[in-house]
Amino acid sequence: MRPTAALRAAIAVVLAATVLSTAPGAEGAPSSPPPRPSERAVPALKVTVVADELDIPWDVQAIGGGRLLVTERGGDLLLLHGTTRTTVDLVGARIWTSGETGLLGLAVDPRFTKNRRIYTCSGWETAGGAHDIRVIRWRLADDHASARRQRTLLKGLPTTTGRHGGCRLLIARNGALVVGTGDAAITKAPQTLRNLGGKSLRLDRRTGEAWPGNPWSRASGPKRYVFTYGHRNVQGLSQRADGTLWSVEHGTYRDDEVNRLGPGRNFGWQPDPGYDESPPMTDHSLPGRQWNARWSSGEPTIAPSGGAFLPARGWGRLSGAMVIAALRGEHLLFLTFDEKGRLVRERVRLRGQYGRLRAVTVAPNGTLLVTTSNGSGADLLLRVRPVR
Ligand SMILES: [Ca+2]
Ligand SMILES: [Ca+2]
Repeated sequence: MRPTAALRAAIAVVLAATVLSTAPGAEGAPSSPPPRPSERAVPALKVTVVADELDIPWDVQAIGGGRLLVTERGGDLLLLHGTTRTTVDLVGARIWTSGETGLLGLAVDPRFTKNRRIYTCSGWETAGGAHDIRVIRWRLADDHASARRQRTLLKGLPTTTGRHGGCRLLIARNGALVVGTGDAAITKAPQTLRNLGGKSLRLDRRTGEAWPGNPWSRASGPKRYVFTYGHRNVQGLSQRADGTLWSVEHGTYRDDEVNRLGPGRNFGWQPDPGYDESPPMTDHSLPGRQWNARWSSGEPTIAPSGGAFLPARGWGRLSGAMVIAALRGEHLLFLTFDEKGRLVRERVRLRGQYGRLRAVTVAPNGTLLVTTSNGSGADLLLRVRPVR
């Protein structure tokens, strides 16, 4: 879906305003930050354009010093710094792009300033002309011009046509690298622990070994990486202040889901037989226990993508809420959960203003970085902040 002419005109105005207000020597620059809302108010949102002319930006992460890294699904890793933009040379990369799969999730090591480590999840062309999805650790050069592959942490995540490729990365506060995967439209993948598709996985970001706290960490084969299973296509991962891990995933024609993850939990997706998508997103007729979603879209779906928990302060009544970027829904969805993880309130913002929205990341200053996903090289990186 393309932005309308009116939308593009509005974007141009915003861009012009942004350029004017940040031009070197502009009177009064740098502008003072907007007033923060009181903790009892539901804030309005102020949106500014950080970058334009992007092409399906899939993930965005800050690396400090005002620099941002952006993955584009087509295979480029971009470095944004002020108004400058460069493409980071991923040395020796064989990114496989097809449909929903390409250069996807991005994570930055908590000790990046010392070790320069970043992590990607992407389609990969294997030596024999086949392909899979891989989690790779890179070292970003000091001049930011290139990144050298240090280690393939995990390979063999399934692919077929590129459909349902996942793949979101998150470094949890315990240090585990969490990987949210898609089922690759493979019937058996979500319910078998012998396949890495349709899972959340946890691994050691240094060695690529299974995380010691995983429910089957001593098993052989793919099972040792599995944290949760029975997912369709995990597109978002976030950790709440209480330490719990949450996923965001696409439903079929109904029931997108937000799930609170826990060791060994089955979230109930089994498209059987022949990738029949008529079963419910959480099929309780499967053996054993299936865990219900904490939020579900019902019908129709909104095609949620990235999700992030907002900081505990600074966002008024939205503080601590989960924010989700919706592709099909073309909005931000703020979900407030109580301390037990029960849904209390949902609020929709920015509906239809920027087209499809994909990534949502909390920046170090507590604002949100949001990417659009309209294609044709016309995508935006937005900064969203709360105002009174
Ligand atoms: Ca489910
Ligand atoms: Ca059951």
